[in-house]
Amino acid sequence: MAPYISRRSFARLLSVAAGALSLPAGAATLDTGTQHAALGAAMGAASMEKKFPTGFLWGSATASYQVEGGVNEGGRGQTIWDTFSHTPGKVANGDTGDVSTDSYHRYREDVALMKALGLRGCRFSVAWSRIFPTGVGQPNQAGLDYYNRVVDELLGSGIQPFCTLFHWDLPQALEDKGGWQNPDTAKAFADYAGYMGGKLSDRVKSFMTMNEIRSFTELGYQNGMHAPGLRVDAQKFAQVNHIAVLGHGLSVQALRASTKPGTKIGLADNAQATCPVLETPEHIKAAEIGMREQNAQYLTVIMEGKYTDAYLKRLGPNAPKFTAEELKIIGSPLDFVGLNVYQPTWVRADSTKEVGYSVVEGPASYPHMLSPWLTIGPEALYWSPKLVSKLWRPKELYITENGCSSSDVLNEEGQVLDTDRVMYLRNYLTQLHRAISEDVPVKGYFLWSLLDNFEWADGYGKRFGITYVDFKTQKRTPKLSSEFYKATIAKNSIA
Ligand code: PNW
Repeated sequence: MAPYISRRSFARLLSVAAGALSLPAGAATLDTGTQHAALGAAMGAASMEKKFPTGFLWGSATASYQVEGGVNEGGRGQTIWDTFSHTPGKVANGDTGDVSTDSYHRYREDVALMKALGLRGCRFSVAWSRIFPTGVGQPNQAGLDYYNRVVDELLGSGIQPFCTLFHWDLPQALEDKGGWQNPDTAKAFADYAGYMGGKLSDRVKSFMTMNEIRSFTELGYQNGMHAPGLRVDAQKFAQVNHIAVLGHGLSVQALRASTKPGTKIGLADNAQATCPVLETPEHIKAAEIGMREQNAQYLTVIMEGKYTDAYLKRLGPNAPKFTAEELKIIGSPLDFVGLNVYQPTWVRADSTKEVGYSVVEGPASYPHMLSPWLTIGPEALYWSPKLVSKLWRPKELYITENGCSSSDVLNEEGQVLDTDRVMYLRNYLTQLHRAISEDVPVKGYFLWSLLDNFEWADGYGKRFGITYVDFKTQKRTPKLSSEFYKATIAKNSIA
């Protein structure tokens, strides 16, 4: 027997379900039996099937130094990551990207893996030093040829290439002149970006200037955990950030000038994903303020063309030096914003703070994936695009990275049953679906990563792939999470 349900609660439930499913108008006037059937179908479907919009772009992401190998081939110049990874003590286990997943030679096999998954998008990055071995000067045709081959292979497999121009592998020759401490690096980056736009935009329709500005500045120049391994003082660090966002802005302008009409330009940013500790109006407001302030020197200045007052006040004498003209360049309009989302930043309303919020540090028991920094909070994939959309109304959003590390091992049958990664992905994607069903314009999702690869200072010890890589034989084995992702793509709803 169907459980008793009052007319009023039925109407309420129906309106909730209709929000997700668009029931026929007038459904509430149907007779009781039909009502119950409609409700059951609607609620069942609403809770079980989470359809993504038709044409939603499912993809995967990788980055040049993390997968290519071939570091001395095709005229490639040295980068800060070659230097850093070959410096004893900098990378776990002494690992380097010299070979990695050897995608410089095996890109066809990798594209075939993508095709088998049903991917429609591939985010990859160009190694600046393959194109300009010393960062500036004469372009290197062999380097360009490699990316032409990759792009053609993707297009031939029905996969849209999304090209990132800087995913941290700065040419060493530029670091020798100060790297991101030197404003000339921002100009050199724009020249290189413009050059690539001219060469690829006949086939590549979406470019991202930089990947995670916060990561390469903080880890590279503030705490020295990543290349170039420096720890500059607070004022110099603020200037590094300023030069980096200026490089982004200059490259947007260079790309506008060099690319074919209709080319879309954005970036892949790891804006801190501020999430309200409780979903009440006061904490949600706090998360919104937090999104602006926590990211003041990165996404906020890029979207607004100015630093927030609170940021400049907080830095005081260490604030960056800048001109109005530079702010205008930094704020150059974008066609889309890409968000890399891994962990939540929990935020609460706090009236004792001038800015009105504070960040809540997790208790010691807070769960994380294999990487200790990767705390779990599926809501990050709801609130990050939701708040970015509310604050800055970008025309389009992409999730340019999301994924996790897991202690993957091959079992006796040669499988990797990464149930924790499946759990992570299913829960995060459920929250992404929630954002999209509220009309946040997220157009695609790039899972990090297609393959296990060189995880920066963690070397090969932290696997993020949905494909297991045996680094001795280069054998690729799709994990359980690959099956999950493949089924999700095939159904266009969470498997
Ligand atoms: C991102 N953290 O890096 C990068 O874009 C990828 O290259 C990387 O492999 C991936 O996420 C997984 O780590 C991050 O310490 C590195 O918070 C470190 C942090 C966040 C992102």
